[in-house]
Amino acid sequence: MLIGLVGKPSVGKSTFFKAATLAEIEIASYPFTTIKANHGVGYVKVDCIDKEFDTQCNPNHGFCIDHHRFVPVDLMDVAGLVEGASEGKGLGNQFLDDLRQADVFIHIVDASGTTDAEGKPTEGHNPCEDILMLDKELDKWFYNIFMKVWKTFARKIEMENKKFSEAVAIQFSGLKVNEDQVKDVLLKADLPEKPSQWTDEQVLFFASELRKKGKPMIIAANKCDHPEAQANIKKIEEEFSDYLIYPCSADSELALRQAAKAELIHYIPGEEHFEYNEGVNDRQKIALEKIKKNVLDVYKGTGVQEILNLAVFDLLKYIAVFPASANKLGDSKGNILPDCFLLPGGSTALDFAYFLHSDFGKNFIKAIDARSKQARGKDYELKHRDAFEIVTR
Ligand SMILES: Nc1nc2c(ncn2[C@@H]2O[C@H](COP(=O)(O)OP(=O)(O)OP(=O)(O)O)[C@@H](O)[C@H]2O)c(=O)[nH]1
Ligand SMILES: [Mg+2]
Repeated sequence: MLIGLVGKPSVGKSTFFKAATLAEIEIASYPFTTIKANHGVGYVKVDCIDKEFDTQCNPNHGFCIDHHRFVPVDLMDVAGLVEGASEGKGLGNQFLDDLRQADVFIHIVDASGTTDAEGKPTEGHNPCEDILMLDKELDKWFYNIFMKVWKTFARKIEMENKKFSEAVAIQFSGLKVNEDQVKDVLLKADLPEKPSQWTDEQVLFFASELRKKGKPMIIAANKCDHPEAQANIKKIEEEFSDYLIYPCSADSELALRQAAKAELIHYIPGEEHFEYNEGVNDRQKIALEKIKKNVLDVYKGTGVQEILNLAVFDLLKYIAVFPASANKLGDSKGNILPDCFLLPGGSTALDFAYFLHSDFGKNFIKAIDARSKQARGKDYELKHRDAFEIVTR
């Protein structure tokens, strides 16, 4: 799974990325600081099941703090996107290509209103304009990809009597859209039966709807630590009432994670509290207290972890599943609950078996619930935080 961070220049995409990954990358107040995409690993937070088994896990990937399990997800931070990007303006549409493989977008918006449409410093900018701009550019990006081949593509499927939704999913597989998503869009849209007869507006409409389905998006209203942010966030929530919007302060999260890494504080990402360790000096304390007062106390956290979780579990509807047997929670090396995997919602016990190893899938007999020791068949639909052992022939 790949999460793409998008937005105009200087909104804090790289700061969000750095806070989530602690990778050493460039952050600066001038536009187009990022040119080449940054790839890294962030984490979603899951209540670890080790607590229920009265033990402490040793993750193979990610980490666990105080029974909060952090499960890796891939993150990508791209160059800032400006109006006309789909036509090559700014850093052009080449980097839009980087975004093809993303499953979900986090649109980082500067809720402080202190950067203009190009990411240059200003005051009183309305962030709602940035949301409209980005939506439009992403739609046009999909539209341009479609239009390049539409006429020949449409004629071919009509001549060969092919199933439209299947043909779209295959032709545009690079955009990571699937057949069900195409079907969903067609169900709701009133489009002519023959795609060759669609007007340009109808193709644009289809592109837009498919983009929203194929790459769902959460708005991260960043820089919420700024005094102007609260009013702007309200404005965004009113104007985009059907969007998923969450306030954040990437800068504050970065400071907290770095302070935790330097062992100045005990901080669990996503929590609204931290504790001071010994050795923290007065200057550091003043900076951290400011984050507490302006961000943690007001927004109940910095929002960064919550946004990653919302993207994966609410928008993409993934679930976390632990391979574990009732009698033995460890692997051959003695590591307790070493794995926790993210699977699409609706995955069955058999899907899980295949996910673990194709031989497990082929030789599946039953799945045993590590908590209840109950046996389940291949069609059992897994739930978030389920723990199962797969029994094979
Ligand atoms: N006040 C405040 N400033 C922030 C926050 N997040 C980022 N910034 C600042 O915003 C500026 C731009 O941050 P970047 O992370 O480089 O922004 P970007 O979106 O990656 O910019 P480009 O790579 O140029 O597209 C920097 O000066 C950051 O310190 C935040 O939560 N609050
Ligand atoms: Mg950047």
